[in-house]
Amino acid sequence: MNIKQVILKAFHDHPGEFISGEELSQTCGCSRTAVWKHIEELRKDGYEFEAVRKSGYRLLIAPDRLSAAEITAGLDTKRIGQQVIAHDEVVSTQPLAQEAAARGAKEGTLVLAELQTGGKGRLGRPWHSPKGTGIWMSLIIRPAIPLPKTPQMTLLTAVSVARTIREETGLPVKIKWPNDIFIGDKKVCGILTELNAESDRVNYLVIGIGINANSVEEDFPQDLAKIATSLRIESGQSLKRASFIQQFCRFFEEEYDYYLENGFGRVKQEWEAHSYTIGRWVNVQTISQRLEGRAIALDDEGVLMVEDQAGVVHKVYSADVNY
Ligand code: BT5
Repeated sequence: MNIKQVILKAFHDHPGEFISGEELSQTCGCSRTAVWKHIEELRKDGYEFEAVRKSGYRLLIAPDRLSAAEITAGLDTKRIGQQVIAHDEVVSTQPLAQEAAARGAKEGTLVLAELQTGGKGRLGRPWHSPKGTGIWMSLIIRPAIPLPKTPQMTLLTAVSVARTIREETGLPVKIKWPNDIFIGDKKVCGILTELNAESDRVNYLVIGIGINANSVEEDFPQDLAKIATSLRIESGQSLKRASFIQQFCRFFEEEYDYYLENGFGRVKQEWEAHSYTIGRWVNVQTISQRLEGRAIALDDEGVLMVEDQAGVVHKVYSADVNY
């Protein structure tokens, strides 16, 4: 942690309390003048402090900015979210996370940005990522699992995002196979999983997560406004994005550790319980095939099973599913 992060953690651990310059300088291992300089820098970043002689500093307002310090302060996970690379503007967080992973970034590293100018979805589709309103982030993980199981990571991520949304906002979210999170009939989050592997070994996965957090209707272009929504539009309240990300990191780590020890069963159960897909009549478009039928379940590997009119059950590994 750098000094700014240590200072923010101290205020995070003592909400609403004054902390003296002396105490901060001891915690940070630097002079009181250095503490003052860092507090001034934090002020430039949008933090507001009350400073009272003899009592010290008290944090009044933390901005809704996705800085590394804001996300790591007080985050009690072992690895997920413990390293954060935060940018103001990027083309897409995905290639940056891939480069970081290739250079050896630790498992759990998050790469995020306030604005993506070329955010991407699956199959080269665009992901609209306007400034400051969303959570546009890529998570690096290095699971020791065989290649065919990697799609399960998308489902595990969807379950973790859905749980975070439910607990942070109370909104009733549903998961559409394989990678969309919906509120009502509108998409609030998309997930894009990219893989780096050698014949039978996963080097790393980069899981891109896009969540419309504080967007208002005018933030969406016309074509998207019909199919997309945000947590703020649905709940009527703006969301503290950094705390949301912290909660996501906790849930993801819990789910991921359980998965690595015990396998896919719990994710499958949670996914099915919150699914928007199971039980529905669906149109499935894979690269090579078009299929209609009822989505009946996930199999034990996370593959979608669709029963057609003739009663034949098809396994769908990768596709777009429409209703
Ligand atoms: C996805 O693709 O849903 C995956 C989206 C992943 C985005 C994250 S953000 C962080 C990381 N960095 C990136 O560059 N990407 C990842 P797909 O299932 O192909 O859905 C794409 C479709 O969703 C588009 O064709 C639009 O119809 C729609 N869409 C685009 N932007 C949207 C938005 N902000 N909200 C809801 N729907 C959107």
